[in-house]
Amino acid sequence: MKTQVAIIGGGPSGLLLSMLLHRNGIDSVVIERQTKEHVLSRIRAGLLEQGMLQMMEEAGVAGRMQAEGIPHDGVNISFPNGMFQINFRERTGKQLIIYGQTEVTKDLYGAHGQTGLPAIFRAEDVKLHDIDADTPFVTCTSNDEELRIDCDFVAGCDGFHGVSRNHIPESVLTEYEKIYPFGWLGVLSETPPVNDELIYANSERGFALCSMRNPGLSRYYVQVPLTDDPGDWSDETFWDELKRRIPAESAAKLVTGPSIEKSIAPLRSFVCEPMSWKRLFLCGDAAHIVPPTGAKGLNTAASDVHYLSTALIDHYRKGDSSGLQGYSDRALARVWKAERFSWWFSSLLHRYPDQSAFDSKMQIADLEFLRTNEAAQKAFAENYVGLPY
Ligand code: RFL
Ligand code: PHB
Repeated sequence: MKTQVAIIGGGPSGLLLSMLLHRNGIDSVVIERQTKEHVLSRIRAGLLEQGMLQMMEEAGVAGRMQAEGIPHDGVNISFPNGMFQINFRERTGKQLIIYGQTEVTKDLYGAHGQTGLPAIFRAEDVKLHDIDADTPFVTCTSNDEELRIDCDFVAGCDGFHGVSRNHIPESVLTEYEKIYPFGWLGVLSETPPVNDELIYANSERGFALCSMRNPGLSRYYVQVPLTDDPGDWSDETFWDELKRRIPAESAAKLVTGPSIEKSIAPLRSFVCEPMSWKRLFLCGDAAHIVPPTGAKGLNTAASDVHYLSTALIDHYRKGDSSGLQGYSDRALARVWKAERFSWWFSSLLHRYPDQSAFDSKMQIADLEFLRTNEAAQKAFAENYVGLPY
């Protein structure tokens, strides 16, 4: 098989990249480890920046997102002194939309299926070869068949546990990592959301988040120790704990019901530098991870895809490879800012196992400042809606 760009990973980064390249006359092959059904069943991100919406438009797949996505103008932060709203529309003129990653992936696969572009599923033993030469290729097996994909470039869109990153030589690669001493227990339930807007809660019992997918589907999270197992949490225990962490008026309104999904995600900050080597370019979770507190993971993956797709288009259309050469520096400049915001917002809202009374006072002082200071709210809002590409 021969193509222009071999894309490792058929998550949102890989599919979006493939669609954007296709719209600009560039061929790609998507190579995915799982089945399509598995990829489509994953429940992850919910809050998307306008930049992501714009990219879905450019990829020709934004119709359902525009029709069904729920625009949000602000976000609420609850802490022991009360709850306040940051209106990011007022502060920045921008909105965010609630539209699940599951739906994004569904839309992308629907459109990708129409293009006739090849996609390989259940790819095992994926290996990248000769990425430091002019003629790289990828090998894998799928359904017991050995495959070889010759290409001009390889895009590593295979998430944090993928193989692409490992093909950057150790002598070149630096990894920066912070592991947080807790995780998020997430519950999806077919109940009306407790509030029109998201509520992020710093409580003495730990962090909680009230989010949603649509008017009949809620998504809630509570901070839990990493040693917990979702099976340790009955629905009843979950709802009781959530109620104790959110404002009393919200707890009184909370409609509970059976969970239709329950899982624990660990929290991590991670960046690898550089994000490209020779003919390999990493995008999304393959190169960086943020704790989900600022909803920046998929949105940052989207900005990588923007930089890489425009660089590849310039290369093929204009013979201009400067975008490819500058890709890593350009992407990393935005990545580090999203890392900082997600780390800071996580530090502000979670209860750390070794947290002292002084540390708690610092959180409260920081939150009080945010509640009362316009400049602080503007800075928060600019980061939360997403920094410019
Ligand atoms: P993905 O989605 O992990 O996709 C990578 C794909 O690569 C495949 N793969 C391989 N394929 C071939 N060969 C191999 N060797 C392979 N190894 C892996 C995998 O099967 C998979 O299909 O990475 P991608 O595309 O970069 O997308 C990143 C996003 O998924 C991620 O950043 C977000 O989900 C993070 N995130 C959020 N981001 C937001 O922007 N807004 C949010 O509101 C938000 N909420 C969240 C989140 C992540 C969460 N969890 C579970 C960590 C909430 C949670 C709870
Ligand atoms: C979600 O709806 O899943 C969600 C929203 C905001 C976050 C993280 C996750 O910060």
